[in-house]
Amino acid sequence: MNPESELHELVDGAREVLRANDLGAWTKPAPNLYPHQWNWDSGFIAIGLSHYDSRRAQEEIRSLLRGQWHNGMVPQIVFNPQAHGYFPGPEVWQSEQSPLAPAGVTTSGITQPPILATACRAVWQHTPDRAEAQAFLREVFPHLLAYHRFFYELRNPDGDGLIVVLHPWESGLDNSPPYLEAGSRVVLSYRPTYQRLDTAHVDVAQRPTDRDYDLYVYLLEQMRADGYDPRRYLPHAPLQVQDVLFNSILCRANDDLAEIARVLGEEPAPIDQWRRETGGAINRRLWSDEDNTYFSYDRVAGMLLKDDTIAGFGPLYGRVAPPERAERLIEIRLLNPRMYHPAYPIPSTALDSPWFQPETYWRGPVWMGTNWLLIHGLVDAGRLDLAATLTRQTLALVEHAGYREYYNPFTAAGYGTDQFSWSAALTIDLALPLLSPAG
Ligand code: 2M8
Repeated sequence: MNPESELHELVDGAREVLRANDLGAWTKPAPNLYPHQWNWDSGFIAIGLSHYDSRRAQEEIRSLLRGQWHNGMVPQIVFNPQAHGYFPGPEVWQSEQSPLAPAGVTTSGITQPPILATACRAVWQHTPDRAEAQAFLREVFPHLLAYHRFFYELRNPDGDGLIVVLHPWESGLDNSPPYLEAGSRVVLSYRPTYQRLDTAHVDVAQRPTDRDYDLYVYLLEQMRADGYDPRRYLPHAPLQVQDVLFNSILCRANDDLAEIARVLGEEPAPIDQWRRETGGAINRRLWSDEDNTYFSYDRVAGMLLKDDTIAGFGPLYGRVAPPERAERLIEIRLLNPRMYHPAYPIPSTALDSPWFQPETYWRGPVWMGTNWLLIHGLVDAGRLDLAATLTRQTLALVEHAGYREYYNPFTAAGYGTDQFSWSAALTIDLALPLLSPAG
């Protein structure tokens, strides 16, 4: 599998996808389905770009930061005024009505998994001109600090560092089973009126259901009524999930942000403290000893969301799982062929979950983004053998079906949109270290 010439082809093809989706200063996640700039997509994209065009990678980050809110939030979407055909667009979000929103740009009113500081550190590492790399860090550091502070000041309702997600779209794993469960307890006081556009591009069986969308739009409208201000909205928010993957991503991003602070001669201690708090709370509040895994917590219902998904491995990536827990996660669950180890791992939902569907979005298919997170988690857990195997298996998905949005865990059939930017960007990041410098 993946001999050197094929890896070269994969990297070349990936660069071509990123080129085709490049809109000058930022990259859309996909040609038609996603025509705007997304937060964590751009983080992954910048990591891929940084290997061969660090200036353009820096630009990707700058473009996203144009959308940063006055309270520090970096939004899920920065809208492209030229693009149409995505629902919900700027006319639905109406960010310009909120006094917290930035001027001169329209965005959504929620955030996404905070991979941004991690991406900035990678861009810095890969920038050949060291003075330029340093200047980039100097420029982005205050923005990253404000973004993380937003979480600890405004999304930290229990004061223990366990950050709360208020909309399934913030999780990045929109229709993942914990959100289906927590969402099923939200009482919609009316049924929102809207027209979806995603199913014009992708087979309906591969996307969230209409019922899922009712919840997405209803929550959007609730938040919009409060100007997307967590101070006003959070106290009565009907969906509040302390998401294990989101918090793990934040832990690692805190490590990267603290490192950036050190490089710049800034004070890393408060960032290290955030990291300790969130890591401690994950281990105290989200671990289930009887299930050998971590789960997200439904803060409205006051209970763990015991739906078995890839998010449970998040603490490996976040470097917060103690060795004994890491071992149990890996041996009992990750390598179990009935749970997370089909022919093409890692399914986004456990194979034996009642929610599992191999072709439906975050309910079972394999995604490059989550595999990439887990590969890093395995490296940090000292499982270099498994990380190397998973890297090959992940690249095999692209070899088999191209740069698709997600893949069938049994057959590697590709689903969702084609020409998906983060699949391309992470192909570059995973494949390049396998190529010999002369090759
Ligand atoms: C998907 O989510 C968007 C909403 O954010 C959608 O379905 O319209 C998710 O996979 C999300 O994680 C991703 O960032 C986004 C763009 O690729 O698409």
